[in-house]
Amino acid sequence: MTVTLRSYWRSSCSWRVRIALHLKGVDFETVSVHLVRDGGEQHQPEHRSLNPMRELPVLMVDGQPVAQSMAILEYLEEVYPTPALLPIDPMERARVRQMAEVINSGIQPIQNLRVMQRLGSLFDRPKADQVQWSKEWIEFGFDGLHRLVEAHGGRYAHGDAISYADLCLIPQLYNARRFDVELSRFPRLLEVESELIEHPAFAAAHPDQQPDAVLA
Ligand SMILES: N[C@@H](CCC(=O)N[C@@H](CS)C(=O)NCC(=O)O)C(=O)O
Repeated sequence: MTVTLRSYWRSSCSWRVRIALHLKGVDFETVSVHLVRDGGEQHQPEHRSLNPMRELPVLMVDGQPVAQSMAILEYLEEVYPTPALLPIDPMERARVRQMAEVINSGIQPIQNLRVMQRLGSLFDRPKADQVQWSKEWIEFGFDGLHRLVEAHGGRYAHGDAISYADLCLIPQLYNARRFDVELSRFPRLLEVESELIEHPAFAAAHPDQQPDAVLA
């Protein structure tokens, strides 16, 4: 099986998938799609033919594209079940998905690149206002997520096993720092991050380790 990930170093959704691939020991190659250069390579016909939503990530499996990071995680979970990234109990599985969706549906889409760009162009807002927009929506979502982690977390976001919730949380924390979120308000999220930051799969998936990373 040939597996390729179309990714961008700072794409938080690509990062989720990179962590899963590393955790599950899947051999894969990275193809960089630059989200900013030349107006964004995600808008070019080649990429659009693979993902009509013009987004990253796209997982290519023997030439077949699948997009939407959560759908990709589900695919990987089915094809590479070990280590499991979902609990066995149905209610706990639902809870992990609930936590992941707080980020996947409730935070990331509101601060996605094209939303920010459109905010700037439509309302003629300065960059500082775009940052404030993202900061507020991340804080709103983290406030909810923090309560869930307080109730259901353990060593990790949900219990003591790494799950989808952690795969979504760690990249979103990185974004939160980019948008000046006051993270001391969310101590349980930071505790989970400190458990995972040196984990080999999480370290390998970090933006700075990607072939297209731009390190100043
Ligand atoms: N729900 C999608 C969201 C994908 C998404 O928004 N990806 C961002 C990068 S994290 C992107 O490609 N943005 C391109 C743009 O805004 O033009 C997923 O989970 O894959």
